[in-house]
Amino acid sequence: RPFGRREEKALIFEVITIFPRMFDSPLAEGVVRKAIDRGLLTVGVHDLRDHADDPHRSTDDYPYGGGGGMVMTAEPIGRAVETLHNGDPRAKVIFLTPQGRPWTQEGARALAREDRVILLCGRYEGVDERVREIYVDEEISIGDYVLTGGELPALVVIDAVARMIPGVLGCAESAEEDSF
Ligand code: 4G3
Repeated sequence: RPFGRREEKALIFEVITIFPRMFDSPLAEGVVRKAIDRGLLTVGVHDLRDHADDPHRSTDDYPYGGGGGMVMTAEPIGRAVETLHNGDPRAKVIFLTPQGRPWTQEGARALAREDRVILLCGRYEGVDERVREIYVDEEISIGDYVLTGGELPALVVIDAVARMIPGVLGCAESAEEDSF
């Protein structure tokens, strides 16, 4: 296989979220849909609540070690990430957060070269610090503002990367020629 995954394998995103339905229509339209239909892109959307361990399927709690407000707990996120890592322990885990590294066209180009990327969507007032320490490889921010969750940033990342995958855009709309 001299040319890596290019000929036969899609770039795979695995998304962890408590709002999986937010991904339904954005992935079902336009260029992103075409990339998925043509087997160049795969997006798995995983409900974090499936990894909760109580009857209420809780994913938030008071912060470990004290502090105000509620944060997403480490345990369900840890189980979700470990379940997804079982296929490929080296898959990069990206956490969408306002404190992350600014998202750029160059970042999209780099991510399009990965085989498998796990996108972690946070909610509430943040995430248990242990999640960052243990599971997160990289933090990305789509801009200098706060949203109610990481779902829209994850969709921005998927969209920007999808159009950089070789074969997704036609020659007329070549990704390399774009100026912005
Ligand atoms: C983690 C990303 C997640 C911590 C996420 C808030 C904006 C962006 C969240 C936190 C987000 C961004 C969820 N808002 N600019 N909200 O990419 O404080």
